[in-house]
Amino acid sequence: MAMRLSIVLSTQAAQFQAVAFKGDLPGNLTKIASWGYDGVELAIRDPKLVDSHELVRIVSAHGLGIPAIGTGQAWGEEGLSFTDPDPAIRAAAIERAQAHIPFAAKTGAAIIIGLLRGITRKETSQEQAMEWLVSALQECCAAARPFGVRFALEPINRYETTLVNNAAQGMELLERVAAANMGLLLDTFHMNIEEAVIEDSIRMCGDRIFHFHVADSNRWHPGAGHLDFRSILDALSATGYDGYVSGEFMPLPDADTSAQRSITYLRQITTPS
Ligand code: LER
Ligand code: MN
Repeated sequence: MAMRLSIVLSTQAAQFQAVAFKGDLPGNLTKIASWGYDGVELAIRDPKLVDSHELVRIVSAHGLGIPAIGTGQAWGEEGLSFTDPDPAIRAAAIERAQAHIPFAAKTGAAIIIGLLRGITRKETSQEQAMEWLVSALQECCAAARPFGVRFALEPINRYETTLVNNAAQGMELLERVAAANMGLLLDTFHMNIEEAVIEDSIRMCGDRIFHFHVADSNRWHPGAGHLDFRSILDALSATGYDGYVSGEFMPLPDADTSAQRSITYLRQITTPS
């Protein structure tokens, strides 16, 4: 079961902690490629702030692919969300998600919807928030379809959001959105908190898995906690998944060490002997 491995890289400094690399793009790309990674997942707050032509050029020059674009910084740093009671903020969040489409079309990257979906607010009912979420995703998918671009919604654990915490809720949401270019991003850190049996949930999502995040139970790099990655990645591979397995973990004990330990461990357990 050989797998393509990527790691999350933020194109600018950001507050979200489970990202090993932020800023210094050329230096980080050189290191990541030298450790044997196949790709980088880029966290981009606003496509307006990056020179997409130069970004694609420099990433390709390092022989790396771009499996996905993370959008959560627009929530973390600017408060944009699909489920904010203020219609102007919801519209801005949809516009921001759609602004990633040209870059995604150029690179084949999926656009991730993580915390950009928001958190149900006190003044909003859960059903109202879900309706806003479904219609925002429908708008995004409709805009992306002509370009062959895919969106991936990430179930995120209960301590971070009130909307779509587990794989079953993710699949229900996909049914409501009813778009072929809408799928899921599964993250082993969140799954360890929310799923009864991680492998069963992976099998249930099957070909709707568009992207995959790995961190161990403690959100350190794979190999540093108690998750059974051999079994988890076997289950993923058995679904026919041929995308990247992307490292999103705390830069501990430091960024370089975590990234190197992760790839060493994942290659060791996924390379046929
Ligand atoms: C983002 O991919 C993620 O996993 C979330 O924990 C963001 O808060
Ligand atoms: Mn994640």
